[in-house]
Amino acid sequence: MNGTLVAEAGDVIWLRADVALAAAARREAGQLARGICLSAERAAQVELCVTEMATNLLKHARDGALAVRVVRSRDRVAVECLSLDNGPGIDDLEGALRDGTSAAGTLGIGLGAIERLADTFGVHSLPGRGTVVQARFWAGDGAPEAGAVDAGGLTRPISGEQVCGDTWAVRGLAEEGGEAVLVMMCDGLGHGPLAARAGDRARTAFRESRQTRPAALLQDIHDALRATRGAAVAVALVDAGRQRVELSGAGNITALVTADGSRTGLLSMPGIVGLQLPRPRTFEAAFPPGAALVMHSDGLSDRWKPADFPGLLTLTPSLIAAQILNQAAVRRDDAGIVVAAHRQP
Ligand SMILES: [Mn+2]
Repeated sequence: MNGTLVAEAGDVIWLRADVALAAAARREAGQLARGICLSAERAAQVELCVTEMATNLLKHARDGALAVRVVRSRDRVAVECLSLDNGPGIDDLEGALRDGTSAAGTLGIGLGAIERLADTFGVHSLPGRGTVVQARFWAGDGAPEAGAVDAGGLTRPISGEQVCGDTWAVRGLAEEGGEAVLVMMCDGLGHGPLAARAGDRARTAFRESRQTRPAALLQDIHDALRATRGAAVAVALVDAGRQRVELSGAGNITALVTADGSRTGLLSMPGIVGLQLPRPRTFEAAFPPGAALVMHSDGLSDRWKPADFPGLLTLTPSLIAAQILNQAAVRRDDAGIVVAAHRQP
């Protein structure tokens, strides 16, 4: 064994903001909570959390949605509830968190209650552009301790499809003392079940490969995708100990490292993994504490800039992924994004 699975894309239940949102969210989130064996009392708190999120979206937000899912991190499991909207933003975030009622009549009502209930809570609001809220409820005792590299991602299928052809996964490298992880972003060609099948195969190959270098791992994924329609795939070795990122990719995956306001793009080669893989090349970037690696499919515009998201990159990878997807997704394709952040201990 030279690696352990840290996290990977699971099924995300997306719920659009309509009159049935609160009831649907309660039902779906409650089922997930019971599915990971949260107590009846804790499951009721998950239901309360999504009810507050739904009420907020329906009353105050433009173009809102909830995403609920089970997330896994090493040996732990949680229900995660994400709220995403495209405005108007929360004017008085501190006030909204201090006292749920002080934000009455504006977006943000109930946020204080959600923060008190959840094990992990985060919010990021861009005035006029949109807000994302994250709440996690862990099975067992509270949130697990994060390692030097914290990672997470989010996918959303093109409208009309139930499954997403974009996927991601994160694997720890045992010999690096938990300070290094491998991160994969995969965009199965097209969309729907056949694209999702390519994604499933890529995740399995990524998980089971004995390779630890991005170029060699990409070759293994290429071999595993030969019987599929193919995919764009990039694999990154994120090493907090050496403070380096190495990336090898083929096809249209955007990857960049942002640190101290600077931004380093990491190139993928032309090609289709599974069909036509050029000789892999590896690109590198510095990865100091505070840095974040962002990788996403072409279901997100690559015109966004870290400077457009003040305060976001210090938050959790799930929240970073959710806000960038919220702002940059193009809506005519599956969207997928994964983030790995270098956290100071
Ligand atoms: Mn795509």
